[in-house]
Amino acid sequence: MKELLITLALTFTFALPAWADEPFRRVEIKVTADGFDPQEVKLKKGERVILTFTRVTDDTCITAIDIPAENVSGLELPLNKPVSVTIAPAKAGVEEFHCSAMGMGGGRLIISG
Ligand SMILES: [Cu+2]
Repeated sequence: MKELLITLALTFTFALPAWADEPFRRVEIKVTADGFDPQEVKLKKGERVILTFTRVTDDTCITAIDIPAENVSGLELPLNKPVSVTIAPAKAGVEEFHCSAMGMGGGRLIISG
């Protein structure tokens, strides 16, 4: 049993750097009175990314968002509360994100191949 635990411990230790190398990026996007900041985010195809949206103003209609190409719809953004969504764009190209109500904001995920 003790040997098993040591083996597990070693496996775990050596596994850690591999995890750290995996692409898993965090991108912060604020929703301000001027819209999304940043409005454009550059990603790579297949890259796993955590998008964290924080709405910091009430002076906008962007209180919920859609990212249609990622099947994100009606994601509510409470004031000053970070809301995260994990995506891994499957194709190169441009994916848009915008307010759920009117399709405004003109956010763009620019995905390179
Ligand atoms: Cu709107």
